[in-house]
Amino acid sequence: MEKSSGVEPLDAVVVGAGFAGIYSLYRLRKDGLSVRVIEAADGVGGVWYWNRYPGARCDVESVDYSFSFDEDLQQEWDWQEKYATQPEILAYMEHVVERFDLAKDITLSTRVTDIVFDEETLLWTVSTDTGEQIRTRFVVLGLGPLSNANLPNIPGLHDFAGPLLHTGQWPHEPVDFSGQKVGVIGTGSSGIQSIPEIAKQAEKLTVFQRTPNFSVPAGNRLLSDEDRAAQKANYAERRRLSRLSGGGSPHETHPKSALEVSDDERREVYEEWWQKGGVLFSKAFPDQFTSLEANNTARDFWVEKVRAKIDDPKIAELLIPTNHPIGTKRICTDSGYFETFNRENVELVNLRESPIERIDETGVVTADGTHHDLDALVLATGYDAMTGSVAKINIVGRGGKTLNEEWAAGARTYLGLTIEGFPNLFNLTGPGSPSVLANMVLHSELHVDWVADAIAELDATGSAAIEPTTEAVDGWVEECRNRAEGSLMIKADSWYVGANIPGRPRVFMPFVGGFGVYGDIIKKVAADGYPGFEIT
Ligand code: N01
Repeated sequence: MEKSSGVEPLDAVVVGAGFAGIYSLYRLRKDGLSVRVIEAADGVGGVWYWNRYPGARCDVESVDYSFSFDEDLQQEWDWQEKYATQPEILAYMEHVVERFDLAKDITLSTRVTDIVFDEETLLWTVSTDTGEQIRTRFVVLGLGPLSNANLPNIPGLHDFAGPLLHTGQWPHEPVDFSGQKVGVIGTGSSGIQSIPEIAKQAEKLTVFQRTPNFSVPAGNRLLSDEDRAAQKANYAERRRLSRLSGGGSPHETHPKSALEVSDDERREVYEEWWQKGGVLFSKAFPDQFTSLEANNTARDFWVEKVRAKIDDPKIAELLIPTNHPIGTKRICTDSGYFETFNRENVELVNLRESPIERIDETGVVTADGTHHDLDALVLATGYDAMTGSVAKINIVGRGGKTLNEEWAAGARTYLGLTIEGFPNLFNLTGPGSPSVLANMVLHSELHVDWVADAIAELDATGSAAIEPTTEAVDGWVEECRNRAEGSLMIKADSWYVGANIPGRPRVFMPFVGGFGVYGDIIKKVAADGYPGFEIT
């Protein structure tokens, strides 16, 4: 029986107002449920609220990285560039919130601290840092897989006297680096996007590189009215192909293995995918992720292209990755990254040769004794990915067990959405789902629709709770592991396996079987009456 507290419990509390949270509110409200979204930031947008660093843009084309749930919305919004900038994506998300009158159910500037299950009432209590306690039947976590900034544990980091800026916690007012000596630590996607922009402004830029990364030019451009008209006319087909695809955008790999085609044909295909731009280069041939030999053909093509951009062969050598197959860390998408190292005002410091020893008030000291004088320091050091933001909330399920205890040896889910011992709690776009390997907007829609359908099914059958069985979770963990082991993806020390966070168990977190395959699996579970779940 429900404990009386005077206030009716909500149907759902959604944590986070990024793409997943915004669509959760839209869809669950449309289904007639009472819903509230709690968001820590002062505005909606999730990563696109926080990531305001120079050069920040998406590496999925704007036409694809947008909601598909409303045809009018699709037709009326005009994307300006092939790859949208952070301000444009944020403006789009704010537009969606306004257009569908969502703001009234979003509480901003409020951080969820605890989410605790009551086995007697089958209700969750969500507590916030403003002292509020909200009881709810369902909890939907839309926390984002890349939202918990990783601050490196470098001695003296906080002694630095100038601005210390993490790319994922960038100030709202533009930062002016003119006339300054700026350091950037980190050469992942965020570093690779911001470095060319900072180099244009700063007097001197010092790039501290521990591991070089594969990056492919975005080939970004302004969209013309004709481009937009053609995209809009073809939206239905584009979305259909995206939903069937490996990564949630409408591109199909070449039908043959990279090793089956002639040298000329292989070059032609790689050139075509190079021109498509960015991360898509890892998808030219179907066996790029399963055969090292095939992967090496892509690598060779990449190396030739990139060497040609860098004037100094010694610098080129430092910028070419050697420790992981191409694509097994997310390929970065750049606009003039490698060319930036031809500039007089840019220095590359190889941390493999001379690691950072400490940071002091005025700069970075490396092991060779060099003091790199800096006025500002940018940390492009990434995220405690996939589980980091979930771990920050005290989530307590059945029997008083916390989610951190449940996931101590690695995240365990059924279908990448549900967790044993945590009934009626759904973790969107997290471990066990394609997550960061797919277009996050369509992925969010897929997950939210599945959750909304499951809730509707419970309500239609007079049921109160849905929870996966031990066998189903074990089976899904095994399925994800087998798929990962069949792929080259596990070979890299990437954030996909938690390698960037000291002490993390090494588990490949995303489902690598492809977005379309994954969508079919979870939809079939729903269509078959939810096998693998206990519904009470
Ligand atoms: O973070 P990262 P990111 N000392 O973890 C280095 C998405 N994203 O924010 O590789 C020195 O990739 C670290 O070095 P190493 C996208 O999915 C998308 O760049 O660990 N260096 C690495 O070079 C992406 O994959 C977009 O040796 C240290 C860097 O910091 C994901 O977010 C844009 C260090 C971190 O790279 C994360 O990207 C931005 C230390 N102590 C982000 N600690 C687009 O859509 C860390 N590093 C284009």
